[in-house]
Amino acid sequence: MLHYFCLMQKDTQLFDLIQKELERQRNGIELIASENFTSYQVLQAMGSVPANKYAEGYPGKRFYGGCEVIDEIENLAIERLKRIFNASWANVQPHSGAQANTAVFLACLKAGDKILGLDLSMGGHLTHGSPANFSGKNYQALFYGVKKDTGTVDYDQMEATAKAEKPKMIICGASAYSRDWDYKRIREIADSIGALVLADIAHPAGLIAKGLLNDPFEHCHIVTSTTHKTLRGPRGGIIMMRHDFDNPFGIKDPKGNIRPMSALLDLAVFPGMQGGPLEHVIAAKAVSFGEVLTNEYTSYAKQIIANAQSMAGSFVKRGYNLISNGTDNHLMLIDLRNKNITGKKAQETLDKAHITLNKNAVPFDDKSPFITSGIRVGVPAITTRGLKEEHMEPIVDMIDIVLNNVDDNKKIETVKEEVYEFMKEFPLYPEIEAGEVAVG
Ligand code: DSN
Repeated sequence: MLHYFCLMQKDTQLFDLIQKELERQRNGIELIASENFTSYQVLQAMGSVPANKYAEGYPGKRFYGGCEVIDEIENLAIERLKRIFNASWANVQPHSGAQANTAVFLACLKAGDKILGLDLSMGGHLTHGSPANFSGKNYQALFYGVKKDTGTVDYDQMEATAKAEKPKMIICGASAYSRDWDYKRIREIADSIGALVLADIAHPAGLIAKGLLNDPFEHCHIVTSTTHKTLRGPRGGIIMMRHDFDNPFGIKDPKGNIRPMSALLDLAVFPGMQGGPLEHVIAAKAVSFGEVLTNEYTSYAKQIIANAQSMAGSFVKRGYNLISNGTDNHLMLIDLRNKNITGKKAQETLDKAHITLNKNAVPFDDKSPFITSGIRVGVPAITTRGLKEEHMEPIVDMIDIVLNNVDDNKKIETVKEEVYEFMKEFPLYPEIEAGEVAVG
């Protein structure tokens, strides 16, 4: 087999480790809902010469010389991203989803303002007000949850809390929620108290891009996302708007001037909380956005949903308890309490069989976030590898065998071998194996 990066390999210690990681990714079944495999082109762009360039500022307004090509790269990324979501404005510079959310908070809120988001323990995200995060330290965080009987977002609770507490911003979006969102209702709640709505679509962005889930852009003032989950790009963040440029809330910039929302958000990213943008990553974002605009990606996004539904059905058939009884998107959250195993033990045991997923708190969990009662299972990565509906049942079978035999290393080893044989049919970066490409 040709060694990854073989043409430029001098630091063998490091590049051997990269090779090892490639083999780990290749040989296993990747079910972490927030992970994916980028195209080789995306990897190439990430390992390319814009990595050498400082470009603080924005296209046409940089603080360094020599940015004319970088401007074209960044403009291409912006233009493609706007086309994907029919957005009128976008910023592609945030280094991550957390940075994108930080910039929105910085632009729109003052320290101590109230925010209302989905509780982390109910599927929400760290940056939506967790006390362990800047969002919970700098702002007064309030939470809504999901309903115990249905596992779906409790909009009545969101409304009651919003009316009683009058937060400045309502945040929707999640890390471990398998159902779609009622953005229209959230906006109505926000309008009734004069609050902004931020939709963090990091997880389902690729499905929203293809109209397979509700469109947040019509109802939410600001939308943030990561680029590396269902969108299948490099690791990074983005901020977008379709409407609402006119700053309906009269928010002021650091000099006290009322400016359009787009200007405030740009200023919050740079110089507000970032310095030089990662232009090689922005180049890779542009590549992946171009891919999202293709028909091939449309088929991919539809296949994600078909695979998730097939997998959910197979779990239910084997007596697994799915929160909300199923999924509308790319993931499912499984409460393992009826299987008498913790999320931690399940994750660690499945790891031994090269089936990778993460332990996850389930709503109303009685265990700590380090142990948890559940696991989160997602299909974007295996769908990229070409797996279809009929491949979901055998995967669930393998998971079931492992979880029913956590102390039987022989059985786990047999599953590991099965996993290896199974995934051989679905090549990962065949360009590298065939020796057709090398980075450099
Ligand atoms: N850590 C990500 C996830 O796994 O969902 C969210 O940022």
